[in-house]
Formats: sequence, C-alpha cells, structure tokens
Amino acid sequence: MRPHLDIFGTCVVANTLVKQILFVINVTNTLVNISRWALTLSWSSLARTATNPAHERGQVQYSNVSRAMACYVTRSNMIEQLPSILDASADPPILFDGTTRLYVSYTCPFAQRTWITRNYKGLQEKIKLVPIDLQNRPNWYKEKLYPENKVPALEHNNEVKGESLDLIHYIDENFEGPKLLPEDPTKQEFATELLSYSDTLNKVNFFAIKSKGDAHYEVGVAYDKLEEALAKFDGPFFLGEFSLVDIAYAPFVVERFKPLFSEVKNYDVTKGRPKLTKWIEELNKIDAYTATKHDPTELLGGIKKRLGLNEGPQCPLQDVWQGTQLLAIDVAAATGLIKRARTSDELTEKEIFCVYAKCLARNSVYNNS
Ligand SMILES: N[C@@H](CCC(=O)N[C@@H](CS)C(=O)NCC(=O)O)C(=O)O
Repeated sequence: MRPHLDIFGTCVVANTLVKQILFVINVTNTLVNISRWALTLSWSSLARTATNPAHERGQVQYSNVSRAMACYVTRSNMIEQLPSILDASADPPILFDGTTRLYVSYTCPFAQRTWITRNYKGLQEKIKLVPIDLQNRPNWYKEKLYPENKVPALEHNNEVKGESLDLIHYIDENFEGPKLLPEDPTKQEFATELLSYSDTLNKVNFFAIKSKGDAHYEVGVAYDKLEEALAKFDGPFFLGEFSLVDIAYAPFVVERFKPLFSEVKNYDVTKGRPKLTKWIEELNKIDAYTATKHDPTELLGGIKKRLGLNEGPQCPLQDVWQGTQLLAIDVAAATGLIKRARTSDELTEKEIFCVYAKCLARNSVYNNS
C-alpha cells in the first residue's frame, strides 16, 4: 500500500504546484494588461492635448511633454499615402469648398518648407496636400486659383496665399499643433534675422554652384555664418529647439547644397563645422522632415539639368552661348562705330584703337581654331 500512497501524494503535490504556477501566470497577465491600458490612456490624453484645436484645449499650453507627444502623433501619421501629382489633364478639386489645401510640388524646396510645417504640427488630416506637375501645369491652377502660378500656395478660408516664408508663419499661427516659434523675444528677433538671411544664402549658393571657379571662399563665409548662428543657443537647432528657422533652411542646405557642392565642386560644406554636422544629423531624426525628402538622384539630376551642369564641369554648351552673346555685343558695337564713321562722325583715337584691337583678337581666334 505504501507505494500507492506515495504515488497519490506525489500527484497531489504536483497538482498544487501546477495550480500555483497557473495562478502566478494569471496575475502577471492581469498586471501587464492593466499597465498597457494605463499607458494607452495617458498617451491618448496627451495626444489629444497636442493635436486638438486651441479652443478645445482651453488654456492648455504646450509643455515639453505634450510637444514631444505631438511629434509622436506626427510620427505615427507619417505613414501618409502621398496623393498623385496633378498635371495639365487633371480636373481641379472643388475649389473653395471649405477644404484647406496646400498646393506643392514634391521637388520644390520652397513648397517643402510648408509641407514640413504642416507635418510637424500634425495637420495631415486638416491640410490636404495637392501636388502639381510644374512642368505640365493644369491651366486652372493659374486661372482659377493662384495667378502667380507658383508653388507653394495655401487655400484656406476662401482665400489663397503664397510665399513659403509667409506661409510657414501663417500655418504656425492659424492652426493647432506645437508652436514653431518660441515666445522669447531674443529668439524671435534672431529668427527674423535668420529667416531673411535664408534668401541670401540661397542666392550665394546657387551662384557659386553655377560659377566656373571653385567659389569655396564665398560659400565658406556663408556657412561660417550658419555655424556661428548654431552656436548662439543651447541645442542642436538654430533657436535651441526645432523651429521655423530650421524648416526654412533644411530643404536647401541638407538635400540640395550639401550634396551639390560635394559632387560639383568637391567641397564639403560640413567639414570643420561640427555644429552644422550635428544640425543635419538631428534634422534627419525628425520624421515630419524626412517624410518630405525626395529621391536624391532624381532631385539632384533635375537641379543639375536646370543649372546646365549636366554637360560636365565646363559645360561647353553654356560657353558657346556666352561666347555668342559676347560676339553679338562686339558686332553691335563695331556696326555702331562703322555707321558713325560713314556719316563722317569723328571717332576718338580710343574708339579706333578698340575696333582695331577687336579685329586683331577676332582674327587670332579664327586663325587658331
Ligand atoms: N518666393 C517663392 C518662390 C516659389 C517658387 O519659385 N516656386 C517654384 C518651384 S520651386 C515655382 O513655382 N516655379 C514655377 C514658376 O516660376 O513658374 C516662395 O518662397 O514661395
């Protein structure tokens, strides 16, 4: 009988053990579920704080936490299905029907500024993106919507507004979402200065890329100014925290100038500029921005083609065109002088010398070719 009792006893102990293990598993499961539920509750209430219109939020101000959450909300919305591009054959949307629309081109850096602003503020649902084919624009765009016929343009409250720098301010001030300009007056003043400098930087850069020399000096001065500006406040961005200023510069510097200078002029704009390097690194962590990036090969290919940089570094076609223009000026000047000489208008010695020198130069060019 004893062995039978032992087996029975062992079975009872095993049964109790199994029950205890099951109990522990159940309790753990319940705890996990409770914490998940609590987490969802706090995320969604924070998300609501960050994305609801100001009047729904009442007096709620954007704290650091809600600001961070807004990014989270924006991030989750980033998996946005981008609408197809409208070309000349496309019908217009029902204009001025109360829908807020942002007209862009996926490759336009000016439009990209407004698109990043919209994304960062979590306005993907509120502001509908309407991409336009700039090479084959629909007529209704100019005729019925925006006579300037450029992108970006914003259709809002029965009005159409343009100009990227005005629009990013407008979107920031008239829509909900995290504020993209700090309250601090010193920072605001600096923002105004930097936003106006962005146009200068663009001109200097495009000019330098098109020029035949290396242009490192002029461009270097401009990027030193940016490096200096990035050191003014504590943080990787121009005003410390991410703002409209970063949005104004990012599409140009990160995706266009930096790779273009590197490829066309063999010049690394970030070399010896650690703050600029860090700024680019940090920008590339912001989904509201990265979601607007375009395929770099296609983007740079398009710009090089427009700037006439595709024929190689010396661009012979451009040389020929410039030469032809110079020749035309010479011919016009010479014809003028001949006419004056024929009407017995006295030419100065200098004028005669000029004609003579030009003839000599022309002959030597022809003889050498
Ligand atoms: N100053 C304007 C410039 C906008 C602009 O030049 N957009 C270009 C595309 S990147 C455009 O629409 N070009 C068409 C055209 O000039 O006909 C802004 O900041 O919004």
